[in-house]
Amino acid sequence: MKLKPKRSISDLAVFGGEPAFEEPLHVGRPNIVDRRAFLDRVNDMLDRRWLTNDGPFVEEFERAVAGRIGVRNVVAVCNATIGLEIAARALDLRGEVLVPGFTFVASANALHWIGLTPVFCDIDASSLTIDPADAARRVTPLTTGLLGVHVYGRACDTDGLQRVADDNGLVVFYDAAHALGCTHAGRMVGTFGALEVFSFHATKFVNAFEGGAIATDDDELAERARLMRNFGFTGYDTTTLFGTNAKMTEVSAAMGLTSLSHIDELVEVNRVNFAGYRQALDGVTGLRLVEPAYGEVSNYQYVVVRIDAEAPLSRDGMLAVLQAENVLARRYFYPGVHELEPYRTLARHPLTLPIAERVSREVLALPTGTAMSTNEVAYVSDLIDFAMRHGSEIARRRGQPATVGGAED
Ligand code: T4K
Repeated sequence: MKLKPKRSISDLAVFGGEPAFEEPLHVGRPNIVDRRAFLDRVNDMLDRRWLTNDGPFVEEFERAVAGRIGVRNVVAVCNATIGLEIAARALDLRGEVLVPGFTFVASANALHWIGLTPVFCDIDASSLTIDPADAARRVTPLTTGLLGVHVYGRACDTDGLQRVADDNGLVVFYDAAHALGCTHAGRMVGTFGALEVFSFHATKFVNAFEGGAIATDDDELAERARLMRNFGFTGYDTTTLFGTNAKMTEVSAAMGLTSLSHIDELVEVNRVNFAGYRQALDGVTGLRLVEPAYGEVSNYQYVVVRIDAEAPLSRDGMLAVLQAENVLARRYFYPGVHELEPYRTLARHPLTLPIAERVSREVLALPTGTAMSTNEVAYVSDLIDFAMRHGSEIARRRGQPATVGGAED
């Protein structure tokens, strides 16, 4: 595809120019790998007439994920949100659970949905993960757990959080929805805390249409989660605990297995895209790329830029420019979950988390994955560079002051 460069700001689609892309470029476009292998598995599944309830593909998927992470137990579930609910129940958490304000709403919803109170904490400005010191300040006699989120695959300060937990008798567990294949302190994510929960949603770089997995070295905990996943059944007619239906289907496991068997290539595609953006965006005023932790393995599945409040074009100004060009960048995560309803109204006192709020007004996730070509990465980067260089002019023409901070609404 020949992509037309923008020569003046009147060429921008936001001002009536022709959009750069005919088809939208999405953040989270699913990676579809090896259709043949997937369809063969689907045929096997149909021949077997075993569609769900702990089928052979689910078992194989669990073994494959466990092998990849190097953890004793993996319990596959229908999605990570329900996986987090089961996790918190299997851990027998009560009362309040500490959680970062800067995350996807699912992290908090999973807690609230089962009657726990998420207590929102601020984040560390560089790792963008929950700040152990802030978490420690929010512990009350009702606190029983701490849910860290490895945002964009960058791991939490696991030692710092464990210290807070040890000092206060809490259980630490992790939302690892973004972090499949990532390491922390040279160790695979999936092996930290009491357990970790991964997502295999369609938008994740390894996907099972919908899916999740609970990873833990604790056999008893895994057994409880396994029973909870299937109504609590221990036999045909016996139950021992309250359970739900959180089973992964065979067709999802077939997709998950197919996707997982290409994980190294998928990481490489993400890495190359990331490197392309990094090189092209280096030196663009007011903008920086969120980098993986130094020396760690990353899956590079999120390409996120931070546009600071002094940048010539605000984060939301940039979003408007990109969207008009059919580059559907996303504000992952804006606003902070504590600012979202119904959490905002539920809070007894207005809650301000300065770093989470600042970061949520700066971030913009860009399209990556197998749906993006190298050319497209280069073009999107050029577009961002162009828009930033003409930021003040664009802001003026859009009727916005040039520097209004990141978010317009
Ligand atoms: N914890 C964290 C930290 C998470 O980020 C998430 C999920 C969870 C927990 C919960 O995991 P799951 O329960 O989902 O397993 C998307 C995903 O739905 C969600 O899984 C993900 N995080 C979140 C960051 O992003 P939305 O509501 O923004 O998705 P949506 O529907 O706008 O899709 C994103 C883009 O992807 C769209 O622009 C279109 C494209 N797309 C999407 C799908 C589903 C496609 O091209 N094809 C598709 O099939 O949440």
